[in-house]
Amino acid sequence: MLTLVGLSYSAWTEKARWALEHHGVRYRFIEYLPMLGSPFLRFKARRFRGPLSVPMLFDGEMIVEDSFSIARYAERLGSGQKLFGSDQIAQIEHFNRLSEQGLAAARALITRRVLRSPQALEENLPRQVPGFLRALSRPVARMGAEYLMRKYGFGADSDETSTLRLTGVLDALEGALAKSAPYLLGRFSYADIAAAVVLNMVMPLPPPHFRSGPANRDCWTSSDLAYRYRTLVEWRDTLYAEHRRR
Ligand SMILES: N[C@@H](CCC(=O)N[C@@H](CS)C(=O)NCC(=O)O)C(=O)O
Repeated sequence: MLTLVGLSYSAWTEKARWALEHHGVRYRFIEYLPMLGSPFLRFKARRFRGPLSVPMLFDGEMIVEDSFSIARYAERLGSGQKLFGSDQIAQIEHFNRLSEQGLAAARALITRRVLRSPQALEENLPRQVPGFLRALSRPVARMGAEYLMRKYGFGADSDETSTLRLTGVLDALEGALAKSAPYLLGRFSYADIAAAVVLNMVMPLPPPHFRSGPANRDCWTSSDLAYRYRTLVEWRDTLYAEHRRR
């Protein structure tokens, strides 16, 4: 059976899982533990140097990296309505680039909020850390968040810069949907998936789509943006209700 290694709260993992599940592809999910899980993943991928990111799909000897490639692979393996119409690839790539820009900006905002919240840091410790050690272990969670900042090079950005980048993407999505709703490209496609997951980093969905402690949920919520882009949030909610089957 296929194995997907990913972070269940991550938008990139969600893009891959949505496509796999849309096409009815069965897979085993392994939760990746940032930093600590990297030796396991390097060993599994036989990759001992260079950057590593999840989601990563293992199909026997075959390794598929990057959510976009995983989604395309799922389409070749699975059944159901196509997410990549052959005449729409360039447009889907365009919306996926927008999605990547929005996700990167939102990740910078959220990581900085987590670093400012002792409760969120504590919630992010592995479940195995016992209660009496959790407050003491916050520096470990802080190291994890700082590691992400270094890895993705957004340490120098300010909240204002990240917010401007994110709103640039949300404006573009809102403009595109105003002309073509309910779907970006006339019918449900990977462009919609790529766009919808950005909204989860503005107004996270309830479980089972997004599970987190209350302090992290606060960090992931930008109430002002959720209000300003409420048509997008409502569009995302409808898309999930109609197309996100688990
Ligand atoms: N372009 C990649 C980006 C994936 C990505 O940024 N993954 C992050 C998830 S937040 C990651 O691997 N984080 C784990 C780490 O940095 O160790 C994709 O679409 O899959």
